[in-house]
Amino acid sequence: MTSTPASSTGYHSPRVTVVGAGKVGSTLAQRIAQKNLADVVLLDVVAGLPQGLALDLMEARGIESHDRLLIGTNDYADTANSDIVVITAGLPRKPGMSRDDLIKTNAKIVVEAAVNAIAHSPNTILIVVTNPLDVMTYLAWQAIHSQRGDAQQQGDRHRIMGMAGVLDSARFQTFIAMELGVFTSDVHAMVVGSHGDSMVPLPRYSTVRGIPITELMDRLTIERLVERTRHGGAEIVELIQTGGAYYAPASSACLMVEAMLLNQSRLLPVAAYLQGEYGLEDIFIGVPCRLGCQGIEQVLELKLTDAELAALHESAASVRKNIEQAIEISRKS
Ligand code: TXD
Repeated sequence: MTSTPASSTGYHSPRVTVVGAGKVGSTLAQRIAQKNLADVVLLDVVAGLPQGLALDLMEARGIESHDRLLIGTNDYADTANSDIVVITAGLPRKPGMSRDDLIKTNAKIVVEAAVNAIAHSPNTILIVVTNPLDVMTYLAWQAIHSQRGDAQQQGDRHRIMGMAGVLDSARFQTFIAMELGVFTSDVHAMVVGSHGDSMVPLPRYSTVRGIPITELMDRLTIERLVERTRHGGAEIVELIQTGGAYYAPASSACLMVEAMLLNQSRLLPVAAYLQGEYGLEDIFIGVPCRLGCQGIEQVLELKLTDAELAALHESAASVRKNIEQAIEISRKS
């Protein structure tokens, strides 16, 4: 029996590149393939690492009953014609390293990854995952925008985004469900703002089957869950000690990949480039967006209260401070 290769049938198998074959990247590659969403190219600077992981994942295909290709590489040429590129490459903070060092190192890695990825897949959708998330997404966008010029700006605006709000909302959702003892999927939670201590969980927009949690819990309980959400990443780092969270982050990035590959038109909080929405301009920050095959198809403007809007602006101010710091550091080096 002969089989017909997909390429000769004219069928385009979707392709997702994951840059960075670390904890988040390799788990994401596994989820994308096992959900049968796309072929996956896993790229890393470390020779052999992505190749080994891709082969390991290929050997699980029969057991997991899917036929997606997994390709490990150190060469961006192998990422050509990707529909989506997810950047998870970056260093975690090591003893003796300052925050400046981390911004500087990760900025260099993310900018290089974004520019290389776009060079081989000019129409790709780009999702940045590397921390500090909102700053890294801005720097990736800026590097691509300065290469392609203003004519591409509107297109790039829809195609470049950061992943954080889906994860932060999933954490808030989990803590609400645990507190109330209800089925997690019945809870819908919304967190906007930056991926940091100043993130803005929105209890008014968080519900259990449509019932706002403000009707189900007292103020102090909600405040406790909001605080736990704000420090959700740190709580896991403190427990693991040698690294951070990666299962829920990979699931969150996979949800965004799925929404766009399958053109699901899902409303998800995403770090998007704002041009006046919420009174904010020239910044990437988490806001609810409609995600479909074109990328960010709409930025939704919620009717926030004065206090909620003030919290979002405060969060944006901290992102802007870090962007300026990152630009200053790269200017000096
Ligand atoms: O919500 C979110 N956005 C996040 C972000 C949630 C969880 C993790 N978050 C951040 O993702 C985290 O703070 C890191 O900045 C990234 C990746 O986290 P991960 O836990 O996967 O880090 P690892 O395991 O250290 O993996 C990083 C990989 C590693 O294999 C390096 O060799 C590779 O990145 N790396 C590179 N790949 C390609 N190109 C370059 N230049 C490069 N440099 C390092």
